[in-house]
Amino acid sequence: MDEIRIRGLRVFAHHGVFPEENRMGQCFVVNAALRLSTQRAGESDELEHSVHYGEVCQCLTETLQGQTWKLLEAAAEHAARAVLLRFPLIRSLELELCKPAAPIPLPFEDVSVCITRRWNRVYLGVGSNLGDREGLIRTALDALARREDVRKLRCSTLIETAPYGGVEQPPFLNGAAELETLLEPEALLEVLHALEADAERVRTVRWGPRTLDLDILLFEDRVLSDPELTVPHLDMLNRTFVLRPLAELAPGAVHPLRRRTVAELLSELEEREAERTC
Ligand code: A4P
Ligand code: MG
Repeated sequence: MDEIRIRGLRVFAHHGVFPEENRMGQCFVVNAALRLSTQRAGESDELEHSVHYGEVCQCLTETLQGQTWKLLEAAAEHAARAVLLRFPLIRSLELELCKPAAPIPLPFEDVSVCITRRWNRVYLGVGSNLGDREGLIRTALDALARREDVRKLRCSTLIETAPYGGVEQPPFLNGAAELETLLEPEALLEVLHALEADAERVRTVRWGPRTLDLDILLFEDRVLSDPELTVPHLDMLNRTFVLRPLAELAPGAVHPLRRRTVAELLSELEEREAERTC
C-alpha cells in the first residue's frame, strides 16, 4: 500500500510518569507513515482524493497537547486513533512517538514507542434461537454500528436454519455481518461478549439454545489458535448456516488456512452434503 510519511514533527507536550514532566513539559517527536491508496489523487491531482498531511500534523499536535498521559504508549494510542477516526481514507497508520529528553540518567540518543493501528475488515457469524430472534440480532448489530471504532457495517439476509450439533432445540435465525474496526481481535471478542450479555444470554449447554451468539469468523487474514479465540472460526467450513450468509456478503473473501474463497468453500460443502443425502 502507498504511504505518506511525516518525519520529525515536533510537539511540546506534558506526558510522563514524573510530576515534573507533567508540569514543565518537553519536546516530543512524531514520525508517521499513513497507508492509503494515493493512485486516485495521483491521477486527478486533487487533494480531496488524498489526505492533507498538514491537517494530519495538526491533528497529531492537538491530540498530544490536549491531554496528559503518563505513558508514551497511551499518548501514541490516542494519537493514532484520532488520526484514523478523522481521516477515513487512511487504512492503516504506523506511528512512532519519540521522547528525546526522557528522564534517563545515562547517555542515550532517543527512546520511542512505535505502533501500527488499522481499520481491520472482519466477518462475524450471528445467530439466535430464543426470544425475539431478529430483534436481538438487529439490536446488537445496531449497537456495534454506533461505536466510533466500527464502520461500514453490513448484514446479510437472516435465514432460518435447523439446529446443528445434536442438541435438541428451537430453529435458529442465522446471518453474517461485515464491518471494519479499529479494535484488535481480543478487544472485539470482549465487545461481542458484552453484547451477548446485554441480550441476557445464559451459557448452559455447549452448542445449546441462546438468545444471541456472535462469533468472529474471519479477521483480516489473521490466524489465531488460542482456545479463547480461534480465527478463522474452527467449525465454519462445516456449516452452511455460516457459509451461505457469508458468501452473500463476501464471496471472494479468502480463508487464510484453506486458501479458498468463501464461495468455493460453500460449493464444496454443498457438494459434500448432497453426496451424504444421496
Ligand atoms: N471462542 C473461540 N474462538 C471464537 C471465535 N472465533 N468467535 C471462544 C467467538 N468465540 C470464540 O463460545 C465458547 C468460547 O469460544 C468463548 O468463550 C470464546 O472465548 P460460546 O459462545 O460461549 O459457546 P458456544 O457458542 O455454545 O460454543 P461455540 O463452540 O462457540 O459454538 P458455536 O460455534 O457458536 O455454535 N445451529 C444452527 N443452525 N445455528 C447456529 O448458530 N450455533 C451453535 C453454537 C450450535 N448449533 C447451531 C448454531
Ligand atoms: Mg459462540
